[in-house]
Amino acid sequence: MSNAEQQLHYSTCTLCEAMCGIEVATKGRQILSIKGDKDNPFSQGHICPKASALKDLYDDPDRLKRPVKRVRREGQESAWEDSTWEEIGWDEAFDLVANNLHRIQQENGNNAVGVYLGNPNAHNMGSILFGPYFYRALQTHNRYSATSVDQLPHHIISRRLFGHMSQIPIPDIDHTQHFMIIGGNPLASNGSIMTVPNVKTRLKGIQKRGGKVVVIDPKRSETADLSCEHHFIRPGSDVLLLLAMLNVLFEKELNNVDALKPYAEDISEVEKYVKPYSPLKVSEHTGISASVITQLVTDFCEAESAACYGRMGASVQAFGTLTQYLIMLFNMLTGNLDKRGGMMFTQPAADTLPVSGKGSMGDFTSRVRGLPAFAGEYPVACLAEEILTPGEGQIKAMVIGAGNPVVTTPNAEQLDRAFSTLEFTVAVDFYITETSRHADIILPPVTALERDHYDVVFHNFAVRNFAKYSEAVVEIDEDQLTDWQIYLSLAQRLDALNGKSTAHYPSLWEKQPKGVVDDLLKGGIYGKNGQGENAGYKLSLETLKAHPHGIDLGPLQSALPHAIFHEDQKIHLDFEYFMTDLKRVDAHFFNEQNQPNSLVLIGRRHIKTNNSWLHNSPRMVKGNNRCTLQINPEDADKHGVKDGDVVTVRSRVGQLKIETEITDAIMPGVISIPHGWGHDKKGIQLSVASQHPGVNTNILTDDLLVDELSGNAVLNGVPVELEKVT
Ligand SMILES: Nc1nc2c(c(=O)[nH]1)N[C@H]1C(S)=C(S)[C@@H](COP(=O)(O)OP(=O)(O)OC[C@H]3O[C@@H](n4cnc5c(=O)[nH]c(N)nc54)[C@H](O)[C@@H]3O)O[C@H]1N2
Ligand SMILES: Nc1nc2c(c(=O)[nH]1)N[C@H]1C(S)=C(S)[C@@H](COP(=O)(O)OP(=O)(O)OC[C@H]3O[C@@H](n4cnc5c(=O)[nH]c(N)nc54)[C@H](O)[C@@H]3O)O[C@H]1N2
Ligand code: SF4
Ligand SMILES: [Mo]
Repeated sequence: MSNAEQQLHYSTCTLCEAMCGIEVATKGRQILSIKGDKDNPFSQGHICPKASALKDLYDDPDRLKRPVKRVRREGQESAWEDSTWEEIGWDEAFDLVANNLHRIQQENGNNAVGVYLGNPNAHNMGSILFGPYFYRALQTHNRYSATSVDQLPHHIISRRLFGHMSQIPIPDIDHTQHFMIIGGNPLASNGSIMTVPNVKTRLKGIQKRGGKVVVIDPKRSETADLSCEHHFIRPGSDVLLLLAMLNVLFEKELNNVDALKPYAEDISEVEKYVKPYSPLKVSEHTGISASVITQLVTDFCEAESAACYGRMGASVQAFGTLTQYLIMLFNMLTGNLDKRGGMMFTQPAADTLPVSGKGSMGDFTSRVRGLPAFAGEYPVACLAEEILTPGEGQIKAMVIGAGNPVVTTPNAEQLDRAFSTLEFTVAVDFYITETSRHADIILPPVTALERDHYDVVFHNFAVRNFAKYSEAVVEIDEDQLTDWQIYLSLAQRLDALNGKSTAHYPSLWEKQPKGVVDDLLKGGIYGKNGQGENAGYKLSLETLKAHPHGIDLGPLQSALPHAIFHEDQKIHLDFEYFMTDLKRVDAHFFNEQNQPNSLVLIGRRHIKTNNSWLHNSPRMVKGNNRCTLQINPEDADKHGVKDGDVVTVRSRVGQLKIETEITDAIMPGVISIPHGWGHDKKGIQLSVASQHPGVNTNILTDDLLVDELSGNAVLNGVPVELEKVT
């Protein structure tokens, strides 16, 4: 091993949505360095500081490589109290998991097993393509995921308007002359529902060609700092801003709907819904003056092309779905949907949309609170009550795949308590985290650089058509498995226990997820077997292997009406469904009895974080404590707080103590705490993260506060009180 040659590999960073190309130097099974891949036509050498964390993850001594079984102490009640973990073989682990889940379902019904799927699944070809065999074998309705603390509104809107939950238009950032960002901070997050490596250069590019970047955010974020114009907005009031912007469009007759009329004949009916919301009416609630609102609209309309893009801050709040819907209407009514420089549909090489679920609507409501299911999942805000409330259908066992809901979902302490009451839990994760410490069995997959990768999800949301496949960078031991092998093993066992046919499994084992990608590539519009103007690329897995830096497939192209999945090839605006929520808007903002909260909580991201799970990399946590409460000088004065003081913050559901950071970058009346911290729980095995624990902001976020249209959690705009610790 020691005299192995140094080798260079070209791969993709899977940590965020940007899909940066990386050049990884290895020697034997050692990873020497990770650099940006200069020859990757999409990311052109760009990486952020997080890319190195892929190496840290690989080298991390805390990481599990073999399945572990928790050994309870005599009389011990909860999972994590002084547990010890014992390594076991894969077969024993799979049998234990399948037999326990099967037994619990036999005794209590299929819904007694709950599933929570976290964010990294979306970055993992194996989990995305083969995980579903396992979830289907479980036959439970109790499915949850990080979608409902994130992009659920976008899926519902796309399902209703375009007929498929994943047919989401993307800002054509490289051609737009006017980019309006509402509640997104791509300079920290590197972009979301917008796969955009090197976003900083691309944003600067807009300004270089004489265009404008406008940011609407309660915080003067890193992105706002780089923009031409930034306006503070009261958290959660974006819905009013959008209503007023649409109102101005009609008042000033700025509409430009000719191109879209054939697909959405009723688009002009929007007018009657937005008529009552003049800029003047909403200005006090939003904190944005009527003249600025009008100007925002006229500037947008005057630009040659423009894209209005709303993300996290606009999606994960009380009116997230209606807000995102109105953003879509605004793009449509200004003639910017499906137009170069506007919001466009990516045309991916391996298109999963035609073969994936469109998103089932309204089939079920949750047992305890009656929240709506979408695409076979309930909102995670109601997971704890489904575990804690007795009765038929109560969750008795959990499967957690690549998620850490004890840190990442609202009313986190309640969920933590709920998990400790479960009869059986299995986690598919390589760390013993705040969540997986509750498990009876942990099944650890390999890390990103140890598996093949094709970005099955994020190619679909890219700002350029692009395709890239990379093989594993380092070899793994014979007894290490990838996520898909874990899921397929469990699925096969469960189907057998349920007396179902398992005849199709041998061919799946042989095909592997990469075989599925190969089929998709070959049959796709740039494919070997494809027809039409793009077929010249003749893509297949082989072609991509021969181009390890990836293949550029050109700028986004207009895609209507093909992008529409409805049989009538029309956009269904579905006013009845969305605009019904205006009643709730009126009740919330214009009811005299509802006084605005004096202080509300929002979140933030930092370039060196990745939700809850990169804090075990020493270089990601180096330096000053970043888990601080940001507060405006005005509010600090009001509460007698000096920079660095520790304060107690309380919400309806919990309280925490945290260090303050006074900054005028945050709007008065708003405080900000980043999520993903709070690594001080007993029983976790994250030796570095435990030294830099921070506090978990989701102790404060409220499971009963949801965007009622979707059930999406409200993580931005949570009412809180603050008091100095004396
Ligand atoms: N207050 C507040 N809360 C938030 C947010 C916020 O802005 N504010 N953001 C929300 C958002 S957008 C999201 S997406 C969620 C994320 O919430 P989650 O998905 O629940 O949490 P993660 O922190 O992404 O946890 C991922 C887990 O997967 C493991 N993991 C990593 N890679 C792999 C892999 O390849 N395979 C497997 N099996 N496991 C792996 C990690 O070790 C980690 O334990 O958090 C949400 N929570
Ligand atoms: N470094 C890093 N990158 C990440 C992640 C990470 O944890 N760390 N997570 C990844 C994930 S899972 C996701 S989903 C994406 C999210 O990526 P983004 O959508 O860009 O999310 P954030 O960076 O949290 O930016 C949200 C912005 O919304 C603002 N905001 C809060 N409340 C409101 C409001 O009510 N109205 C308005 N208009 N703005 C508001 C906040 O101040 C913040 O600037 O990032 C991904 N990339
Ligand atoms: S921007 Fe995202 S994909 Fe690129 S290196 Fe950073 S974490 Fe990885
Ligand atoms: Mo997310």
